[in-house]
Amino acid sequence: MTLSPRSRRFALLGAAGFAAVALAVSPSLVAVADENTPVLRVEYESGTVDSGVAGLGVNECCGYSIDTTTLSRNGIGAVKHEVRYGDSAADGPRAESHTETIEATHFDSGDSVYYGFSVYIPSTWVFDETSEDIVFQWHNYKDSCDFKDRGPSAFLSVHTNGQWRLRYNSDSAACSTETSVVKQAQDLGAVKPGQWNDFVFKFDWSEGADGRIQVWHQTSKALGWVKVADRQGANTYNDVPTTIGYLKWGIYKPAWRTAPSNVSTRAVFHDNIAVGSTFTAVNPEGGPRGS
Ligand SMILES: [Ca+2]
Ligand SMILES: [Ca+2]
Repeated sequence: MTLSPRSRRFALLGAAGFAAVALAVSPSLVAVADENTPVLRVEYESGTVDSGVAGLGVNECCGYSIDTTTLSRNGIGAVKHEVRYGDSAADGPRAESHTETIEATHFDSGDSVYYGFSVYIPSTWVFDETSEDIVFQWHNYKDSCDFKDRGPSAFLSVHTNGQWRLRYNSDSAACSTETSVVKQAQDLGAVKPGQWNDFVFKFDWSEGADGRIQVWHQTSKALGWVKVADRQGANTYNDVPTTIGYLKWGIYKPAWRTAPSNVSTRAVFHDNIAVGSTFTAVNPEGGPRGS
C-alpha cells in the first residue's frame, strides 16, 4: 500500500496513543498497531448523533432528520437519517452526517484509503423507479475554476433498478467543465431491505489511469465477504492540493430538488463508519472497538 504524505501523517496521528504504549513493548508491534488502527470509527455507542467524535457535522432541517437508534449493526446504537419531500438542508433535500472538518478523513489524488460502513434499508422500503437515493458520498470541494455543479468523486446509491450502485466521476483537466467530467457506474448487487449491509471500499484515488476502486460486500443474514467491484482507472478530479474531499452518509434525494416522486419519506440507518489503511482497520463486522 502506498500512502501519500498527508495520509501517513494522519495514520500516525490517529494511532498516536496506542503507538506510545506499543513502543514500550516492541518496535515490531508499532507497525501492526498503526496499520490496523482506523483514523476514524463512528459506532454510535455514545447515545449522541456525533457518536462522541469531535468535529462530526450534520446537515439537517428538522427535529426528525437525524437521531440515534437501537436498531444497530452491532453494539447498542446506530444512527437514523430521515428526509421528507420539501425538506432542505445544506441547499438540498437531505439529512446527512459529514466529516468536513475532520482532517484525518480528507482525501486527495494520490491517497490510498480503505473505508468501511454498515447501512440498513428498512423492510418497509418502497423502491423508487424514477430517482435514486444516495446513502454515502465521497464529496469534494471545487477549485475556483471548476464549474459550479460538479458532482462528488463517488457515491453509493439505491438505484432505480433496485441495485446498489456505485457511481464515480473523474476529470484529468485542471478546470472541470460540464463536458470534461467522465461519469461511470457499476451495480454492486440487489438491495435487500430489512437487513444490514456491510461494505468495504478501497480507493486508490487518482485522476489518472493508476486509480482503482475495489469493493467488498456482505449482509448480516449472509456473512462472508464477496468482492463485488474492481475498477481500474481515474476516479477523482484534478484539483489543487488544498481542494479536498470528505465523507457524507445519511440520505440525499437529489430528484426532489425539482419534483416529487412516488415516495415522500426516506429513512436509512448507518453504523460503523470507518476510515483507515487496511481492511481490518475499517471492517464494520464485529462488536464495537474497545468493548
Ligand atoms: Ca453501533
Ligand atoms: Ca480542478
